[in-house]
Amino acid sequence: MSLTLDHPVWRSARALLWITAVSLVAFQAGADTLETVRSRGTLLCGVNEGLPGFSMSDAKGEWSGLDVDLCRAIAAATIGDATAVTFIPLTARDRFPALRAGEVDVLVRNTTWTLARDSRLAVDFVGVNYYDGQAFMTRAENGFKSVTDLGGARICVTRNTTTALNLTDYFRTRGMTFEPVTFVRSQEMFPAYDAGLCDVVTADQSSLSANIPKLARPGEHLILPEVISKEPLGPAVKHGDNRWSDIVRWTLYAMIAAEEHGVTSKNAARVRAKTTRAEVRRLLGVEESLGTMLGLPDDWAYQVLVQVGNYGESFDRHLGAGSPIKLQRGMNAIWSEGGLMYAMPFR
Ligand SMILES: N[C@@H](CCC(=O)N[C@@H](CS)C(=O)NCC(=O)O)C(=O)O
Repeated sequence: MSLTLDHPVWRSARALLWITAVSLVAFQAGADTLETVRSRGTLLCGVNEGLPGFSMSDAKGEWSGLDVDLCRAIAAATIGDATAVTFIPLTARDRFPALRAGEVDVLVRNTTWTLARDSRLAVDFVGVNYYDGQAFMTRAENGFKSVTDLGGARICVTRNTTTALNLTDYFRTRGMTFEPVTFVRSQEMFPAYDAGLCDVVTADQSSLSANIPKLARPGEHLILPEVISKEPLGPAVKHGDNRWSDIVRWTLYAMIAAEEHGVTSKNAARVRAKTTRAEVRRLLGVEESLGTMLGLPDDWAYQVLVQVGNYGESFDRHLGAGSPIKLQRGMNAIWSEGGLMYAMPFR
C-alpha cells in the first residue's frame, strides 16, 4: 500500500504537527511574563498570608510590608503603577507549586534561597531583600537560657519550611531530642504557642520579633541568643524567562542603589532634574537608556522610587524605626554602612 499525500494518515500527521507548532508558539508567548503582566494590567504577586512587617492586609484589604513594597516596585517598573498588583496570599506549602503553575508572576514571601529550591523546584531566586536567620522564642519563666537547654522540649514549627529542616539538623547533630508540634500556618502556630501547646517556638528571627506584640503578654517572652541558620529571603520567579528574572532582580537593585546614592521618594524628582553623578543619571533614566535594555521605559527605576521609595525607606517604614517592630538594620544595612545590601553597577 502506498501513502499518497492526501492519505488520511498523512492528513492526521500534518494536523498533529500543526497543533504542536501552534501550541509551541503559544507556550513561548506565555513564557513572556512581561507581556503577560502588561496586557493583564496587574502583577500577580505571591505573598505571605500575614507576616507583620513583610506582608499584611488591613481591615480595608490594603496590603503593606517589605515584601509587599517589592511587589509594588515591580508593578511600578513594568506597568508604571505601583497599585497595579493583585496580592495572592500563599502558605509555605503552596508557594512553589503556585509559582510553577503561573498562578503568580513572582513570589515575594519571606522565602529562603537554597540550592534545592533554586534547582529541583524549577524556580530562580533573583536576589535577597532581607538577610535573616532562625531563632527560638520561649517564656522567660521556663528558665531556658540557650538552645542547648532545649533537650526534650515541645517545639512549635511550621511545616514545609527551612525552619523545620534546620531544627531537625540542629538537634540531631547535638544528639538532643525534641517533640515537634507542627503547623501549616504561622497564624495558627503563634496562638498555639501563646496557649501553652509548646514550650518554645522557632521561626525566622524577624518573624519572631514581628509576632511578639501579638502575644497576650509580650513582656513575658524572650528570644534565645543563638541564631542557628542563614535565611537569605528573596524574590523568586519560574525557570525559563530570563528577561523577567532580570526585571525583578534589577528592580530590587534599583531600590538598593537609590539608598546607596541617597535618592528617596521625596527627592527623586529634584535629583533627576539636577544631578551630575553619572550612575544616578543612568539609574533615573536621564542618560544611556538602561530601561530599554530590560524591555522597560527609561523612567522605570524613577517610578519605583517616586511611587514606592528606596530600600531603606521601605525597611524603616515596615520593620525599622518607623514601624512598631523596630528592628535594627544589622546585616540588612547598605554595604557602605557595614551591611550586606549591595546593588550591582547601573551601567
Ligand atoms: N524562610 C523560611 C520560612 C518561611 C515561612 O513560611 N515561615 C513561616 C513561619 S514564620 C511562615 O511565614 N508562615 C506563615 C504561613 O505559612 O502562613 C522558608 O523559606 O522556608
